[in-house]
Amino acid sequence: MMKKIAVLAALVAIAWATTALANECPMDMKEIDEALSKGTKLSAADLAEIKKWRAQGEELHNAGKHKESMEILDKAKDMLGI
Ligand SMILES: [Cu+2]
Repeated sequence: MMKKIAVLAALVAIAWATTALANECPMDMKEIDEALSKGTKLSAADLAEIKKWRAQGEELHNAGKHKESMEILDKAKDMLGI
């Protein structure tokens, strides 16, 4: 009985974490897009890098790899200073 509850609790925790992460990436992407559309003082090379990460982040997110996606989107956000 206890074992079943533990398994259930673990499943709920995983589902919750997955949902939380799944929502996080689009939010990060939105923030990056907003920062880019506002314009930045970054060099063209830096902007190209940020756009590359932004695209990779979206691909990873769509592939369900939210952790990897957020890591790469965080790099883009760091560079943008957001
Ligand atoms: Cu995601």
